[in-house]
Amino acid sequence: MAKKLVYVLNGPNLNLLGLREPEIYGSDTLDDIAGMLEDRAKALGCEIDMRQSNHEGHLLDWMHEAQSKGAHAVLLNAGALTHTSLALYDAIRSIRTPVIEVHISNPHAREEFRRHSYVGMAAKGSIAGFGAKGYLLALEAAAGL
Ligand code: CA2
Repeated sequence: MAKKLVYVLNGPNLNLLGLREPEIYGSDTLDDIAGMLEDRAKALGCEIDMRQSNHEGHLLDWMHEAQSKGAHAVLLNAGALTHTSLALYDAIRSIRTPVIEVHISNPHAREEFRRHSYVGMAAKGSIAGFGAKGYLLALEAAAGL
């Protein structure tokens, strides 16, 4: 049976994971998370395509690409763009591919400006506050869609 293609898209500054602010974001790097996702993906019959960019336009292009490649789902940690990007809101609304919002920390338990999420307003669902494990929880949710 064909594997379910799942895009895992990461936004600004997430390339610093594991290198700075471990008290907020833990000690796993993005490569560590990719490894965990690859392992879990095998068991779930999924194929992972994981990427990170500090540029909003790349994330938008990749969302469109996910749709055109027939991806089963997108896991999106848009970083701070979560709270500011109307363009991401429009992109999520404009594709049929379901998008699951992921955050390592719990933005609702932090500064006021993190409580609003354009991504969450358009996403199928959200997982936040469980550290790097949130990506695995999101993959399980995606596989079950
Ligand atoms: O908790 C999350 O996953 C966030 O998406 C992380 C974003 C933040 O703006 C969101 O409110 C919640 C920040 C990503 C920056 O990543 C860093 C990683 C290590 C050190 C410094 C920043």
